[in-house]
Amino acid sequence: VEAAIPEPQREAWKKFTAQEFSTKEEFQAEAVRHIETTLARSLFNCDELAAYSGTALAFRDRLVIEWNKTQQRHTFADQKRVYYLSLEFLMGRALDNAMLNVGFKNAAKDGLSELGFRIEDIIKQERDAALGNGGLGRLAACFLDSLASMDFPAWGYGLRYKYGIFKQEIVDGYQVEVPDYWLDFNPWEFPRHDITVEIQFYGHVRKYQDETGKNVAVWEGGEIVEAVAYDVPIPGFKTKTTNNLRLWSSKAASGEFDFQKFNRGEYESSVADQQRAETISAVLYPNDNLERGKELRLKQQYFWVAASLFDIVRRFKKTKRAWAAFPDQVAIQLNDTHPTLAVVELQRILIDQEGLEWDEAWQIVVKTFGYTNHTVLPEALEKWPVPLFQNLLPRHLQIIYDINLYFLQSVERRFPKEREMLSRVSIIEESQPKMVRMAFLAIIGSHKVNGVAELHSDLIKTTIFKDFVKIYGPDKFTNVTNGITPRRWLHQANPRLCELIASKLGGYDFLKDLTLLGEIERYVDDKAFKKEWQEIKYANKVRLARVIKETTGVSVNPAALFDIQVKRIHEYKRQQLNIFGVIHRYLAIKSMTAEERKKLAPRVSIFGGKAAPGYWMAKTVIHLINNVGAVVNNDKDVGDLLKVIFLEDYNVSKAEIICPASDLSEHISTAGTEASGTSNMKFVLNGGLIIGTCDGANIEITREIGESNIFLFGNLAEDVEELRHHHLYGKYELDPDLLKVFEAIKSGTFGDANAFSGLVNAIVDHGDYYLVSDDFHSYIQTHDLVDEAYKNQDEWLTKSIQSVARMGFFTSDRCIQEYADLIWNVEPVPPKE
Ligand code: GL9
Repeated sequence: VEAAIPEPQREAWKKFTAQEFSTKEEFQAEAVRHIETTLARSLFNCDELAAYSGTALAFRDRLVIEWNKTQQRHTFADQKRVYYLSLEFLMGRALDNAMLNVGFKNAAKDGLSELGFRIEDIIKQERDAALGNGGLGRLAACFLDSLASMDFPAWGYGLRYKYGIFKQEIVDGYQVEVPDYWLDFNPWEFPRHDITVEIQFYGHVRKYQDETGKNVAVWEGGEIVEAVAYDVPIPGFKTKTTNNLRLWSSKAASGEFDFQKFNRGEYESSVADQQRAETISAVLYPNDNLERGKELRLKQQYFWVAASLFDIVRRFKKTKRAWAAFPDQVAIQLNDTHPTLAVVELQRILIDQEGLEWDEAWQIVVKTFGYTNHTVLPEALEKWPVPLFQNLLPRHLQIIYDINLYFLQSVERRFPKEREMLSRVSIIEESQPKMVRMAFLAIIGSHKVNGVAELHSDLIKTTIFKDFVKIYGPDKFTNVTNGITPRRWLHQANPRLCELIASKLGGYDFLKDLTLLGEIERYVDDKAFKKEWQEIKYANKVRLARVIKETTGVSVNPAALFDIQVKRIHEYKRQQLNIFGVIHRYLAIKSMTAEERKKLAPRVSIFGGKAAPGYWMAKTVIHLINNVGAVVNNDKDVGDLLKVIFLEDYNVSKAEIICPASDLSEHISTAGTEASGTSNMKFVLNGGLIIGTCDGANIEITREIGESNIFLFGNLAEDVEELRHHHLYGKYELDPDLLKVFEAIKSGTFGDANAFSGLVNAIVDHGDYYLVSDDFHSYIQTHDLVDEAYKNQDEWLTKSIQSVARMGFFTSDRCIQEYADLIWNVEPVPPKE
């Protein structure tokens, strides 16, 4: 590494090279220096925000020193790298994570305390980096943590949105969206104004034969936008490896801000051009499991993919290898179909710019890419209108047509008798207008396709991608069950539980090998251990109760059973089932005798989650939850027996408080619709039990922790199709208890009944697509079992401890190891020492 610096200057560089703080005093000196100089604040008016900023900058320096070393190490190791392409990285806060991963939190705590600050208050100053919608984006963030912690040479590539997911406010029971301008002060990013890529849009393609008779295609005209790199260091846990997340920001190409125009006095229009370019990376689309073919979204996708591939190819070219070696140096993972244009872009670079033959190029492309599918919901599968493609990316459309032609020819040769299959598997849907099916393109352009939990991976093989299994054989399709990083979701979110476990296991090694958790099962009968376990849960509930009081004004009893459902609001996730169940409980309590009431365990039903701004049904669910809360929480007759809370603006930092505080959490999707779910793992890892359907990762969680430790209910995925058919064409009756709930709603018990008629009618009149009525009885009964079980606190604690002990499988480290072995074929590059 040193050899890169010329001999005469080497000594000077070595002498002045940046040093990391290694003591509490050195940390304090750095923090104070940053506050006084970088931030130009006097120490006399240093508030908590300034103290946060100084602390963050001190830690940032540390990360960047290790980041530089890591990048050099990876360059010299010259091994295969992984590139994780994701439109979403839901990172949350960075400071606490950095302090814990670097292993310096305790010293920082003391250092800050001496300067007059409590570390918890300082951590809270940071805004969440909320560049994602939900599970898919948070998964990408967990993966980055695991990749760095396991020393893999890996990069994340994404977009630097100016506005992340909106902030949710609840006004009179309704969701109101407020823009989240989070970049005000972001010490965790490094603008790289020297790393820019020019990205072309629109224009036309000119084809001709060159002197040698070769066909050449040139993409000409159109407009150019510039991509600027912003780098975010990703520290590994207990390793010096610090990887890079590169986010692209759009701006008018330097030549493009039209000074000619400007000088001609057309100031406004030249500024407008500039703003139009910046619009590309301005805002995250706030949909979860839904795609709407907006041109700007396709522009975002190409902008990000083209910039990332340019960067990846540039890095490969520096190694001076032959193109055939590209897949030995580069693995690119497509996080859903959003980056699928990368397949086409790499093919374009290889044939149009590097002069490779089609077949040679295509082999390289397919070996390079892997595609992860995250949903089977038809409304979430991306399709782009051909005319839109034609206009925005004319050369890419031609290449897609060629990919499709060669693919269909090979299918026809192999299955000459199955002509109908051709239209079914074609990348182009013959609709009006024609559509480009991105998932099919992703499958054809990748060597492996994976689902995110066993059931989901089976389902994609037997439903949406069935024909492709026939064409390619089953080996192209595989499963990698999702995981979560125990660093954020245990170490950071639940320090006391973590400490208790560490005290029994003799240290924190389990955070790097989560299967070690198994050893705590030896303590299920240890009274003192159990008591402490219980106390920690209670303290976490007190912490959440405080947040509930601060944000909603409602007091909840921490001794009550905390029943939590937090996730994006979506009909398939069935928050409506939950709130109907809550209404059922309320009606039941109202009709109970005093004696019966005494036997009932008090409950707090807690909801949280954002609805996509255009998703009327989801917004109605939020409205109903709030209206039910307004009635129930003020009903003196009910008191502590039932409280209904909607926590506004659910995000990563709130999840860190919520997950450790559940007794029970709800994962109750219509069977077959939730690809995996990941919050189910977070809650169980923190000692909460689950009520859930046989869906997604719930099934594997059950297998690991044991059937007696989970409350499963409802119809199975294999029966859903028939039930739906029956709703529409058979004679069937709605659940009588559910009808009583509807009566209460219709009679105006929870405010204007008209507001909720759509929600009720979806079940009564429109076929109950999500099987709410079919599962209602089983759901209510299972909640009764929960009530019974909760009464025996000792048994409940046993279940809690056993479950945590058996959660080792669900670390994202296991997940990343599987990707590395099955799909990427990459090895770690551990730091020396
Ligand atoms: C999702 C699935 O719905 C989840 O079940 C799954 O756990 C995650 C991660 O694999 O992916 N697919 C999907 O589109 N979203 C998911 O959460 N939604 C978004 O976050 C956009």
